[in-house]
Amino acid sequence: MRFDVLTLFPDMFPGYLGQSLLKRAIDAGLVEVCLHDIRNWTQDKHNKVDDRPYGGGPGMVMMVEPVVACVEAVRPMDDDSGHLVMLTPQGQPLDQAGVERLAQHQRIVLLCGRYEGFDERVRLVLKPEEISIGDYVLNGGEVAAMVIIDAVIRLVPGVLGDAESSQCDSFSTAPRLLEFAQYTRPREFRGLQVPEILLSGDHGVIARWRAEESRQRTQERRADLLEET
Ligand code: 6GU
Repeated sequence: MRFDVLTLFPDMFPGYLGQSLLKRAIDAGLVEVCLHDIRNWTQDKHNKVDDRPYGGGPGMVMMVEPVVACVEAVRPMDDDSGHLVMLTPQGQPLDQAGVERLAQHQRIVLLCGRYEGFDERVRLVLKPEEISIGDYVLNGGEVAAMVIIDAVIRLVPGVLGDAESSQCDSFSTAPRLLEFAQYTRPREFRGLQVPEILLSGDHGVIARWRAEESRQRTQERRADLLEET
């Protein structure tokens, strides 16, 4: 699976890409992440990527020419031109079903915005899928792009070991339930004991206890999930 990230801040990514599961997936050749600095596609001598909004108002708007030039240069870099995603708080909110849909693509091109957003013509010309990661405002799409990469690669075959299977994650099965409480050593911490049932070795009893825990937790914390069909 290939991701191309188009951003004004490519240096935000290597730290994240170099750690843990993602590093392993990249080293194993299962995932490739290509970073592209939108500033390299500016056409003026000052490398201008943003400008003041027509009509006035605060902040700066990302200019249409460098963004479109960058996208149109990057898409042909692979036989598969990829699925174009624009990260914007105005997009459709991402959920696990959306992540599963994205994971069907072999290549995803992630366009990160900054400042007060993109010139509207970026959207009109490129017709990207527009995605938000929630109802709050980020300083830019970079962290949202990392969220998408993080969630999608978990579904790429081979990225998770057997021990980490995504099959029993919260949200991966319908109805979407939260996970049961987990414990590891020690058996007691500041008077708090690990539930006796988990030490019983009876896998049937443990499975039923966990299923009930999941249901109760979901009821207490996210009753909205139980309403969904
Ligand atoms: Cl994708 N971008 C920005 N700037 N803010 C957000 C977002 C994206 N998703 C939620 N808030």
